[in-house]
Amino acid sequence: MYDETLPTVEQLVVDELVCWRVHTRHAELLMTQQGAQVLSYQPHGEEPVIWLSGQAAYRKGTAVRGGVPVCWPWFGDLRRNPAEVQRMHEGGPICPAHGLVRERDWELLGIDREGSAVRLEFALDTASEPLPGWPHAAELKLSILLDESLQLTLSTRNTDDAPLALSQALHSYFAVSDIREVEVEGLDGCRYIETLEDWQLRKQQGKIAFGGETDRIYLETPQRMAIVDRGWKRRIQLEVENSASAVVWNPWIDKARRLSQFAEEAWQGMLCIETARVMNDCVVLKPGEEQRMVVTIGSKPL
Ligand code: TA6
Repeated sequence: MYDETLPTVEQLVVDELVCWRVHTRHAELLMTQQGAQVLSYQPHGEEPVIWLSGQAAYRKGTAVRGGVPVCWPWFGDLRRNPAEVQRMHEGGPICPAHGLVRERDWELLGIDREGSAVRLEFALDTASEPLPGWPHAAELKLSILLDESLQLTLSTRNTDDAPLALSQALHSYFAVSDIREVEVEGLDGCRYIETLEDWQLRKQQGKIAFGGETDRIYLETPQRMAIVDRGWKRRIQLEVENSASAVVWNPWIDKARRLSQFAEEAWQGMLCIETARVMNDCVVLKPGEEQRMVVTIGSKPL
C-alpha cells in the first residue's frame, strides 16, 4: 500500500536531460541536473507556482525556458555589471547573458529525506571544472528543500587566493492567472533601474501592476514580497535572506515573439521575480569566505 506521507524521488531522462521528480505530501517538483535548474513546482490541488514553458526544450547546452535558472557569476549583460564583476572576466568572446552555469551539468551531492521533506543538493567546483573566460576557483552550491514551501539556497565559497566579485540571481518564473490581473506587493518606495528607458533610476510608488513590457532592477529590497493573484485567488509569498536586490520581468507581446522556447501568448501567464545580488548589491568575497542567498517560496489563498 503506497504511503502518501512518504516522499518519493524518481530519476528520469527528459529528451537529453537527466531530471528528478520529487513528490511529497505537499507538492511535486521537477528539476534537472543541467544548471541545477528547478523546472516546475506545484502544491497539490493548486495551479503550478513555478512556471515552465509549454514549448520548453530539454536539450544539452541550452537552458530550459522557465523554472528557476541560476544566473552566476554575473547576471544579465556582463557589460552592465559593476566594474569589479566585469574585471573577473578575462575578456574574449564567451560572455553570454546570465553567466556561465545554467547550461552545464552540476554534480548531484545528495538527496536526503528529512521527515516529510526532501532536500537535494547540487554543486559546481570551478577549480576542478574551470569556466571559460572566468579563471577563478569557487565552490557553488544549490540546496533545494521541498517541504510545505520550496526553499532554495545558493551559496558561493571563494576557494581562490584572491578576492572574488560576482553578481547572481535565482531567475524564478512564477505562474499567474493573467499578468494584467496581478500585483506585486512589498517593493513600494524602493528605488529601481528602468532598463527599458536608458537604465534610468526611478522610485516605486505603491504596488506594481503590469500594463506592458517590464524589465526592472529593484534596489534595497526588503525580505518579503508577494504576487497577489486575484484570478487564482492566491498570494505567492517570497521570503529572502542575504539579498537586497530583485529583478521584475515580463516580456509582454513584442519581446515574447523574440524569445526562444516561448509561445506567442505565454507572456500572459508568467512573471519573473528574481532573487538577486546585483548592481550595488553584488557579492565580494575574500579568500575562504562564503555567501549564502536564500529564497523561500510559498502560496496562500487570498
Ligand atoms: O531577468 C530579466 C532578463 O534579463 C530579461 O531582460 C530577459 O532577457 C530575460 O532575462 C530572459 O533572458 P534569457 O537569456 O533567458 O532569454
